[in-house]
Amino acid sequence: MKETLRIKGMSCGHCVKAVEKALSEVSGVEKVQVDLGSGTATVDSSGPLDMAEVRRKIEKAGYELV
Ligand SMILES: [Cu+2]
Repeated sequence: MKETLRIKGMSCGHCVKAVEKALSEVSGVEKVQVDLGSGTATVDSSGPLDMAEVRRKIEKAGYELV
């Protein structure tokens, strides 16, 4: 499954790395691609994402799921 998430608060390459790491830890996630310019992350996963978990990981990393 492929899903595009909007993430608020990313401003540089470090943010991209942090968000990539956070999302890669979510259950079922196989691939993460973050686009800083548009503030989005595209996530490939083996099944439906647990959005509560996604939100938790993103917020723990210091960003916000829009
Ligand atoms: Cu940054």
